[in-house]
Amino acid sequence: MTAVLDHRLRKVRKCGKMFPFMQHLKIYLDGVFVNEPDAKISVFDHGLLYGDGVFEGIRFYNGRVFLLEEHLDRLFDSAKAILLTIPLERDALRAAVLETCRQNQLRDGYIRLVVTRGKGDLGLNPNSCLKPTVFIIAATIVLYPEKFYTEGLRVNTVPTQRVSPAALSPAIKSLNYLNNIMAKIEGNLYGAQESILLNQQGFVAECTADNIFVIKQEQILTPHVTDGALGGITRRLMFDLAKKMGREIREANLTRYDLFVADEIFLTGTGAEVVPISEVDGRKIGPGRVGRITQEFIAAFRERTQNTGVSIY
Ligand code: PXG
Repeated sequence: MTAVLDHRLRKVRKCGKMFPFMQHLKIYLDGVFVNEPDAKISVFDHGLLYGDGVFEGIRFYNGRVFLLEEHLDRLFDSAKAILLTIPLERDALRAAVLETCRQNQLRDGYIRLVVTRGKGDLGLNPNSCLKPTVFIIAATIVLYPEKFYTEGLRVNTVPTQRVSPAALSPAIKSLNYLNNIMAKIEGNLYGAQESILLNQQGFVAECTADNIFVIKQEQILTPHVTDGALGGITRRLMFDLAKKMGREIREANLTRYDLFVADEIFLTGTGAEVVPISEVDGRKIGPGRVGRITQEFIAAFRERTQNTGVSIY
C-alpha cells in the first residue's frame, strides 16, 4: 500500500494534475483562491448563525456551465428579496464561477455559489454585518446510482409541510433549509429515497431539493410555484423540452391521490437531474418500470446538458 502511495505521490509531483484526488480543492473566498483546508469563515458569520444568506447549486457538463445565466438571475433575485447586496457585479461573479472551475481543472461537476450576510455581532439584526461573504466551490458530484434512473425512486409524503409563502417565500433559495431537512429526516425514517412535501392546503408542493411532475393519461402536470415549489431551473427547462417534444405541461393543484393514481412521476433538480419515481407511500406508480414519457424527458435533458452551456475553457 505504502509503495503504491509513494508511486502515486511521485507521479503527482511530476505531473501536477494527474491525480487531482490527492490535491486540495481551490475555493474562491472573497476574491481569492485558497486551498480547501484554509477556506474558513468567521463563527460570527450570519450565514452560519442564522442561515442568513442565499445560494445556488449549478452543474457543469462537458466543459460548459449549464444554465449559468438562469442561476445568476435567481441568485440576484433571492438576494434582492432578503435585501442582501451581492458585493460583485454580475459579470465579475460569472467570471469568478468560471475561474473556480478552471482552478480545479474540472470539466464535469457541481458548483456551490454562496453569498452570506457576512460577519456581524451575536444579534440577528443584519445591520451589524458590514460585508457579505462570497464563496464558490467547484467539485465533482456524487450522483445518484444509475439504477435510480432505470428503476426509479421510492418516495414518501411526509408530515412536515412546505413553509407557507406567507411566512417565507419558497422562491428564495436561502441558506435556511431546515424545512427541507426535517422532511428529509422523516423520509429517512420511512426508508424513502426522497420525501414529498405538501403545503398547508394539502396540495403537493415539491421534494426536498427537487420539483415534481405527474403524468396521467398523457397529461403532464406540475404544482404551481404558488403551491410552495421553488421555481426550479430544471423545472423551467422541462416546459421548454416539452414544447420541442410537441407536448404541453400544465400547472395544477395536485393531491396525494393524484400521485397514487399517476401513470408516471418524475422529479427534476440540478443535483438529481430528471429522475423517475417508482413508488409513493407504498403505491406502485404505473407499470413498475420507467414510463415512456419520463424516458423522453430524461433523454432530451441529457442531450441538452451535453450540447449547451457557457464554456469554461
Ligand atoms: N426545490 C428545492 C427546495 C430545491 O432546493 C429544486 C427544487 C430544484 O431546482 P433547480 O433549480 O435545481 O432545478 C431545488 C434545488 C443540494 C442541492 O445540494 C439542492 C438544490 C440544487 C442543487 C443541489 O441538495 N436545490
